[in-house]
Amino acid sequence: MFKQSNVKYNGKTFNLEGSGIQKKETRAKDLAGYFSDLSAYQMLDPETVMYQVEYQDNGLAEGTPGGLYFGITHLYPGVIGEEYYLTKGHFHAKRDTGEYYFGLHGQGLLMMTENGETVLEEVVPGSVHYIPGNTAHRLINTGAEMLSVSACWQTESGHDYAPPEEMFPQRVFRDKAGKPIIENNS
Ligand code: M6P
Ligand code: ZN
Repeated sequence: MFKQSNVKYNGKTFNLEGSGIQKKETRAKDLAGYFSDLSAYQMLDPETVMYQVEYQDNGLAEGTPGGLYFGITHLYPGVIGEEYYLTKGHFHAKRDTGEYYFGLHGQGLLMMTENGETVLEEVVPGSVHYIPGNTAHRLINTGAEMLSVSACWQTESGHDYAPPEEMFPQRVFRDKAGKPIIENNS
């Protein structure tokens, strides 16, 4: 039997289309405690959408062993103070499960921290990133456009949003030349 998939990736808009697409928005008010410049953070409208995640609802409940989810994160460009917009980031509740990210549009960094050691991988269209288990991971938009990155993770993984300073000992700022620089959390 020939059958068409009910979900498609649109390579022009970088979005998912079709049936059962779920969308989740993360707004400025959801990111309290995530940015180092508190007064710059408080100047933002709390309703500002910082990123959107769309994913296919494949009917599997989180926690189901053996399955996978597929989604796309769209992270807006910008800085708070001089710190680039970022996603919350998380560990997996089931710690020893990995994930793939795949760059679709824009320019950014994938921050991965395990046992206090941070690796920053450059995310560009076409870049493939393996995130090992036991590793906190987040996206940072260092470009001028939307950063769109697809992800594939296990239904079993779950999300553990540990306090950001516990997950990530470093931050990425825009320097005077407009380039990303890494600084340790003070
Ligand atoms: C990717 C995946 C999702 C995650 C999303 C947003 O699409 O890793 O599991 O939820 O990014 O990241 P966060 O949950 O850290 O806000
Ligand atoms: Zn993850």
